[in-house]
Amino acid sequence: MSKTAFITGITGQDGSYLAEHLLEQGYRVVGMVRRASTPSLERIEHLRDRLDLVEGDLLDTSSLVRLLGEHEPDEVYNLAAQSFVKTSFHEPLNTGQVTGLGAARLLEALRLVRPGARFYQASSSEMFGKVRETPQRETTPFHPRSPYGVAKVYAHWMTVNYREAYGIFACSGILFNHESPRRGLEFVTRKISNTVARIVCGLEDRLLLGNLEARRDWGFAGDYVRAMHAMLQAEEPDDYVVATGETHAVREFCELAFDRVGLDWQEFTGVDERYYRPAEVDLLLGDPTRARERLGWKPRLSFPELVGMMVDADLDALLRAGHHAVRGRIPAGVQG
Ligand code: NAP
Ligand code: F7E
Repeated sequence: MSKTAFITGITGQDGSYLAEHLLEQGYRVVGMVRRASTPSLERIEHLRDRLDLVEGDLLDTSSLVRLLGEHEPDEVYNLAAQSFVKTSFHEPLNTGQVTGLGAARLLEALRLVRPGARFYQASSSEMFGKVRETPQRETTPFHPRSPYGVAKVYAHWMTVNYREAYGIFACSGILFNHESPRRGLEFVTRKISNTVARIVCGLEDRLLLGNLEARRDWGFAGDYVRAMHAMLQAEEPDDYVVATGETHAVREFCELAFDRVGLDWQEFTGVDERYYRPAEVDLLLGDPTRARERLGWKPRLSFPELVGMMVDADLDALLRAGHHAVRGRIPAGVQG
C-alpha cells in the first residue's frame, strides 16, 4: 500500500517541489492550505488533481489534531512558516507564533493522535546567524540574528525534545538557502533574476539592493527536497545540515545574472539602505558531510546553473506574456 505524506506549507516554494518528489515516489500527498481571500495555489496548480488539499492553519491546534486524525499520515513535513527574515523584524510576535509555536503545535498534535508518524522540521541556517565556526555543521552552536532565526531555534529544539522525550521519529533538516524559479519575489535571488529580466524587457531601469557583501551557501530547492525525504527513510532519526559547501556574495549572484543576458551589472545596480537589516548574517557556509555520508545526498545543480535557470525562467515568462527584449541578449534556450 502506498504511504501517505502530510505537508504543511505546500503552497510555498519547497512544498511544491516536495509534493512533486513524493508523488513521483508513489505517495498519497495531503497538503494543508490556510484560508485566504484569494488562494495562493500557483506553485501547485500543475499538481492539483493529484493532491488532497485540506484546510488548516499552524495557528489552530484543533485543525492540526483533526487533520492528522482524519488522514493518518506516515510522514509529516512541517514546511509552513513566516519565512522572510526582514518581515520577522516587523512582525516578531507573529513570526514566533507561526514559525516557532506552530511547529510545537504540530508536534503536540502528532504526539496525541499520530505518534508513530515520522516528522520533518524545516530548520534553517539562520539559526547559526553570527557564526561561531566556519563551515557550519550539526554541532555548531546557534546564535540567531533575527526573530525568524530565534523562532527556528525554538522549533529545532522542540523537534529534538519530542524525539528524546517521547521517542518520536523526528528530524530537523538544517537547510541553507535554496532557490528556484518558484522562489518568492522578495528574496534576494529571485528579486535579482526577476529585475534582470524586467530590465532586458525595458520594464525597469534599476536594481536596488541592500548589503551586496552578504555571503550565502545557495543551492537549488529541487535538490534539497530529496534530502528532506531521505532523512525520514533513515534507520534512526537525526539532524542534518543540507548545503552545497560553497559560499558566494550577493554581488556575485548579481554579476552572473547580468552576464547571462550580456549586460554589465554595475551599470544597472545601486544600493538602497531600505533593504539593510537591523542585524545581518554576514556569512553562511554549510558542511553537508553527514547528509552525504549517511543519506547519500548531494546537490546536482551548480551555482552558475542555478543563476542561469532563474534568469531564463523569468525572462521566458515575460516574453511569453508578450513583452520584448529592448536591451542585452536572450540566452540560448529561452523561447518566449
Ligand atoms: P515559503 O515559500 O515562504 O512558504 C511558506 C509556506 O508556509 C506557504 O505555503 C505559506 O502559505 C505557509 N504558511 C505560512 N503561515 C502559515 C500558517 N499560519 N499556517 C499554515 N501555513 C502557513 O517558504 P519556503 O522557501 O518554501 O521554505 C519552506 C520552509 O523551509 C519554511 O519553514 C522556511 O522557513 C524553511 N527554510 C527555507 C529555506 C530556503 O532557503 N527556502 C532555508 C531554510 C529553511 P501561504 O501560501 O498561504 O502564504
Ligand atoms: O537574503 C541580502 C540580505 O532575503 C539573503 C529565507 O529562505 O534563507 C532565506 O533567508 C541576503 C541577506 O534570504 C537584498 O541582507 C541584499 O544577507 O534572500 P534573503 P535570507 O535572509 O538569507 C534562510 C536560510 C531561511 O531560512 C529564510 O527562510 O541578501 N540582501 N539586498 C537582500 N535581501 C533581500 N531580500 N532583498 C534585497 O534587496
